[in-house]
Amino acid sequence: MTDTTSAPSREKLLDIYRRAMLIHRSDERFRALLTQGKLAIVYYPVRGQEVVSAGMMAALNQDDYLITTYRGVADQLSKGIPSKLLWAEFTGRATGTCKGKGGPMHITHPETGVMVTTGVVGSGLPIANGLAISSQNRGDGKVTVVCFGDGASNIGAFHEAMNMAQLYKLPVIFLCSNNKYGEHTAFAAHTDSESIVSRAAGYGMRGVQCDGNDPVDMYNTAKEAVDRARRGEGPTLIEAMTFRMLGHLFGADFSYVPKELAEQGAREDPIPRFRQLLLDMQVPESELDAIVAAIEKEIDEAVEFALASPFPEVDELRFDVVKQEIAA
Ligand SMILES: Cc1ncc(C[n+]2csc(CCOP(=O)(O)OP(=O)(O)O)c2C)c(N)n1
Ligand SMILES: [Mg+2]
Repeated sequence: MTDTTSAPSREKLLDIYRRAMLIHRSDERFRALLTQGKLAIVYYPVRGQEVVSAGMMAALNQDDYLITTYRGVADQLSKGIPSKLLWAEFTGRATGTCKGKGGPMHITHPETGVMVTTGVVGSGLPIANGLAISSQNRGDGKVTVVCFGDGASNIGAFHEAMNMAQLYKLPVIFLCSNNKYGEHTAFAAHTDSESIVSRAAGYGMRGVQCDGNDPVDMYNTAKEAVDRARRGEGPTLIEAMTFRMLGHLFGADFSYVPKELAEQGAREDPIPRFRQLLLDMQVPESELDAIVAAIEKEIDEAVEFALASPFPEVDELRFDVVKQEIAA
């Protein structure tokens, strides 16, 4: 059971719960619509990893910067992209965050600090350093978070970015979700070190491993890293331990995951665990149900808005590509 002695306030925990349930119910809805044939997009499920994003984003300000990956829907929603705009972009509509020209793999929404979503594994880390350098130079007090996976930590760009961030004491947080798989390859088959976090020491960087399925541990770890970065005390590598409960992408095989590991993942499912934590704190069940009901309504409206929105006009291809042709 979670140690709540150093727990965030009730209000903050409910904020994290709302974010986690928004991720969870949106993820379920994406998969339901794909199953029903109402959507035809590439989709990377976040089932099992909801609390990592919810805890991290609850520790940030709206104007802090975020860089994420193809498995980024959890980060994007919990950072605050309005559901309607997110669904519209995922479904390629002109009303989306990138006018339907980015799609699920390239969600960008500077208004909520979501600066880059990339499918190139590991490529977000040096870009995060660039954003953090801009904040350091401007003195704007912003913190940059870059989300990536265990597999990405074996890409050269990870190591270059870690070294540079520590050298310049950049206000950046490297958030590695260790979900035990990189595509179809188990952690032990791609990495021989015991952990990712142990690598921080090699760069003189602060590194913290936490239980990414525990909202208290996840939030406290995230908050401390954010506070330090904002105070100018430099970067942190966070390794959030979690589990990808479904295949690499929607519809993908899962049979290579050992049964015992899948069962352990189900036992450690962060969603029922979070609800139980709140019930143990005497939060009324009706309050939790009301949060979920409001989320369902938000998603209903977002899906309706997205599917009723037009696709971009062909002429739109000319805009937002070269500087001279930025659309009005
Ligand atoms: C540079 C690069 N190499 C390979 C790939 C193919 N690829 C896509 S996802 C993925 C696995 C990444 O695993 P991890 O970083 O653990 O993230 P997860 O999918 O588990 O969230 C790979 C190898 C890619 N997209 N980019
Ligand atoms: Mg992984």
